[in-house]
Amino acid sequence: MSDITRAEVCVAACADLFLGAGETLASPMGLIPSLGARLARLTTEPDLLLSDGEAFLLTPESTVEGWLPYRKVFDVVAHGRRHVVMGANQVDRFGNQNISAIGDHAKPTRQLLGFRGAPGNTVNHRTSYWVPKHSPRVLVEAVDVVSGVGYDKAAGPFHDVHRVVTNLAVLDFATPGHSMRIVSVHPGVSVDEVREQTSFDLVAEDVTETRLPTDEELQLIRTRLDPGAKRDKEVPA
Ligand code: F8G
Repeated sequence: MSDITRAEVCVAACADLFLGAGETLASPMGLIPSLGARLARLTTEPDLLLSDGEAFLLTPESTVEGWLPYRKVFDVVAHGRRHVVMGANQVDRFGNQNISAIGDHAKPTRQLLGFRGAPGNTVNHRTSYWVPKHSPRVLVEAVDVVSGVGYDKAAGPFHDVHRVVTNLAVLDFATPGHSMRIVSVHPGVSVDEVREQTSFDLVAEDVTETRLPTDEELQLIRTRLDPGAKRDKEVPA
């Protein structure tokens, strides 16, 4: 299949977040992570449970297949068999995330979502982040408020910030000091571009190119999961 878009590369990169997850509750926030989780369920991870973020478990095509009320979500959060993919208004080199406020905490210039589930998620189970517009404003030297907890904080034994997928690259924290590194750049993106769009120094050794979706994955994305191509609005071609 031809004409693979950046959005489709990002969906496959988000699907790969769940490799080996098995019977785990996937809680993807936003369209691209959600397409990724649904794609993983249809391909490599048939036991993945897909949360609608509110009260139900859904099949990849959004048929209700289970009831998971809010209080039960907290049980799963505490138990740890969950992988949340959150957004981030800011994320720093150690994976601290901010979705709460911009500016001085005493007098923020922007009030955002609030802390939400971010602190509890990050200390209890695997967390990844999705950044649709990789820029120095988002990939910052230091977040203004810590919502999701990073590797430089005493976060306990279950802390596991797995990866950051952006519209430019896949990044992780598999370095000796858990400083963010580039795992792969998406086709058509250079390491220099990723560095220019990041406010801190990224580790960049053995960087590969993010894989393309397979023909089967493209077929699923284009005909079953997102026939209206809403993905292109989040990550323009
Ligand atoms: C900025 C910046 C920046 C934004 N620097 N300015 C400005 C400077 C921007 C705009 C304005 C708005 C467990 C669980 C839960 C639960 C339970 C259970 C969760 C506890 C369920 C319910 C609950 C979910 C956590 C997410 C979603 C994160 C996104 C956003 C986004 C864009 C980040 C992509 N850096 N940034 N500004 N939720 N959000 O110029 O100014 O601010 O900006 O898990 O909930 O409660 O807990 O954010 O921002 O993961 O992904 O979509 O808000 O849209 O509009 O760009 O234009 O107004 O002047 P956004 P944006 P202006 S876990």
